[in-house]
Amino acid sequence: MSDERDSQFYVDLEDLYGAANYNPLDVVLTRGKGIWLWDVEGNKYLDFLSGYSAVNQGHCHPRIQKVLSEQAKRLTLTSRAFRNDQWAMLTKEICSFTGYQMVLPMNSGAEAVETAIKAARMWGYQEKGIPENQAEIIVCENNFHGRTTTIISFSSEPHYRQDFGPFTPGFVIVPFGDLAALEAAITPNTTAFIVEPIQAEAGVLFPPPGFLKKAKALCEMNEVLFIADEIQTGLGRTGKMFSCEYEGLVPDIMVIGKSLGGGFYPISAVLSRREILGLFTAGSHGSTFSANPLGSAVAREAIRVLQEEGLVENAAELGEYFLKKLSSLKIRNIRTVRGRGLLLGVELTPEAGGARRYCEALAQEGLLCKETHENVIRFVPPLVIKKRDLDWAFKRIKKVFKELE
Ligand code: IF1
Repeated sequence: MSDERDSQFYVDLEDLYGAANYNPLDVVLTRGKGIWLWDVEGNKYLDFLSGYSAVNQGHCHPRIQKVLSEQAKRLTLTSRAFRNDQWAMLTKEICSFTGYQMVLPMNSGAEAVETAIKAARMWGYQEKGIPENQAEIIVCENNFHGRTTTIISFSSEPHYRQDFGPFTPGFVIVPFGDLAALEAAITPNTTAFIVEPIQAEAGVLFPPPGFLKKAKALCEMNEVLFIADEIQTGLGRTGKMFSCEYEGLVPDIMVIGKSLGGGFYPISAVLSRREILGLFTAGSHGSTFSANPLGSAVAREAIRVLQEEGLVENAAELGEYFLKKLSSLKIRNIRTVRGRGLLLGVELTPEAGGARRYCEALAQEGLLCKETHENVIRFVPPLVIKKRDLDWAFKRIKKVFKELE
């Protein structure tokens, strides 16, 4: 009979009472600090997933934890029926940090993407003059923007759509990175194009160099809003504060989330210019928890930590270092290695037997990572990682990949 000291005790509870909408590794975590995690049996792991890039600042960052604790004693939630000091300060700080004129706060990434969709449609009707309910938004094949029914309406992944219909109309799918297809898909009713600068969930896929910049120019010529979903790629992950910076691109609308909450609190945000976000009128959109003082205080400190601890520069430098090391591996089962900053993916050959077994073997070696789709292992460590930790990880990756050859 297992008890609270055994992982199996918790696995059994979750499997009995929890919906099985994930297939997690049977690692039961109970403590985290920086890049390290510990399970209930005291085993130590290096986190190579970072909560899907929501823990860029590292687990339980002391500065953010201190702000959370202090704010939690002051004021946590008021609804937006009233104003609060933390949100007011964050509006100014997040706009100067991103260079945008206006911000609309939400909680999850999907809610922020939904908000961006509503903003683009509203702008399409009120400013572009698209006939009511005719607005079209272009999306990319293999996109991942969240799990709501409208967002999965434009997913190309059957597993995300199966049995969740009927779907929201008004979306057109084009191949990722295909400028000609994008141009051909634009109609007078197109109000926006939404894209992830790098498709992480699809397997850390990059568009052709210059695609984003050319797509933005095409959108400008056709009065189409360019929306960048930087929920995964933003906040330092790819070695720039925002991945669009690699192409000198300023999206009309930018969506951020995940590490905006510093690994402590769900907070997301839609950023744009006054001409677009200024169209929202009182009561036209909202959310119970949006702009709450606790999440706002945490986000203010999460942004400061990113800026003051050089995490973006660290991601750029160590990402390049780690990509070179991974690319030097002479392993038959590796088809290719891709990455930018500390968002990396190793694509295995179909003969390798699937990425899951690699993740399970790496967990045995103390490295926690996650497969995406069948054959890609994502390596996404917190941005606070040091070179010696990457070397520690590399040693184990090399060992496991050789053993599973
Ligand atoms: C899951 C990964 C998936 C995102 C982008 C919006 C959202 C996400 C670019 C929605 C969320 C999470 C969701 C999580 C797995 C993870 C993920 F890429 F990060 F690994 F699925 F693709 N835009 N990504 O990546 O944000 O509502 O979750 O806050 O749903 O399994 P959310």
